[in-house]
Amino acid sequence: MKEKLQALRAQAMEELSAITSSGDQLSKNLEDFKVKYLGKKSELVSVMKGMGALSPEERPIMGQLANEVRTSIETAFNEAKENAAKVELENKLIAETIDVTLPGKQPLMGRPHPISAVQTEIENIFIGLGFEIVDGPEVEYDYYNFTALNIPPEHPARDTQDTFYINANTLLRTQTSSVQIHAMEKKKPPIRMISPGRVYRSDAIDATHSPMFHQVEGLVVDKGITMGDLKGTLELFSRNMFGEDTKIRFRPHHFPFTEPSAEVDVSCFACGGKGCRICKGEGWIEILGAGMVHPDVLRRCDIDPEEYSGFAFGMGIERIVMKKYNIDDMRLLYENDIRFLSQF
Ligand code: 2NL
Repeated sequence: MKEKLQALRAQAMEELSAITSSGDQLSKNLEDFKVKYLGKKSELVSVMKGMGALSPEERPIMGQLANEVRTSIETAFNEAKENAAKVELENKLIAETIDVTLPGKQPLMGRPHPISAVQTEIENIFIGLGFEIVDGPEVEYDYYNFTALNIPPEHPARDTQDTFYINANTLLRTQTSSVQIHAMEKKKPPIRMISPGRVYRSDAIDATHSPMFHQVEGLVVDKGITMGDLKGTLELFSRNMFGEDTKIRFRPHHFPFTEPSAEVDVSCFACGGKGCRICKGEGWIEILGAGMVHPDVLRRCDIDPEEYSGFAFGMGIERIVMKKYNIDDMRLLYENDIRFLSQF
């Protein structure tokens, strides 16, 4: 029995040191080893069970040896297990090492869409001139969009071919003038306001048309407002927007809601007026429509045209964006392709 126990110890030690696997396989090999040499059905246990047959003198000696063998296998096993855990932790630490000195990932930074950027620029210039920014609904009654602005029921602009109707007297606004009519109804002069926002027209999409676009309209009503105030205001705006040397030019025009009316050009900010691709060789770029508020429009808002006068103007934001950034197709502004937008 002595030889048997010693052979068992030697075999166990040899087998333990022969385990060279790692990871999950190592855990399994160690578990198998434990079952084989230390478990309830191990050879050691069956040897110990045979001790009843020994003589009373031999029994304690063999019992002690058996315990020694068990303890030494156990100790070796525990050491191997601890070592395995240590190695595993070390491997994990090496594998998961973080180099805190590596540069971070650059987050993708957003920015205002060029239409928003230009709209904000326009707003800030007029804030500087003492104007108020006023919002209004995009869904309007035909009265505020047309009738109040001297556009009678027979007018072609009202055609369902040109305007999106919600029902017989409700539509998507075709200009932000409607916001200014509301303002004139609600508060008495002096009024100095701009109304930026989306407007809608039933146009087919092409390089220069979209059924939805952005506009800024401006309105000033007070005692003694003249065409000179209009010119001065638009000149200040243009110099701020397009550069100190910008000149403006009025060409006679017709709008139902202003009298007199004008289209307003600014000297080309790309070539300074010499003529280039941006201004199509003209030296001038048309950006505004403007005029003195028609007395009938004032009267309808309960403002006495004998006492008060006003000027108004309107400009399309997309057109300014396209000229400013030399964009030849308006559709690019609505596709939201980040490769395009990140250029501005
Ligand atoms: C253009 C022309 C314009 C106005 C808008 C206006 C508003 C009221 C009364 C009178 Cl409440 N006029 N707005 C006046 C002249 C021109 O816009 O070409 N827009 C893109």
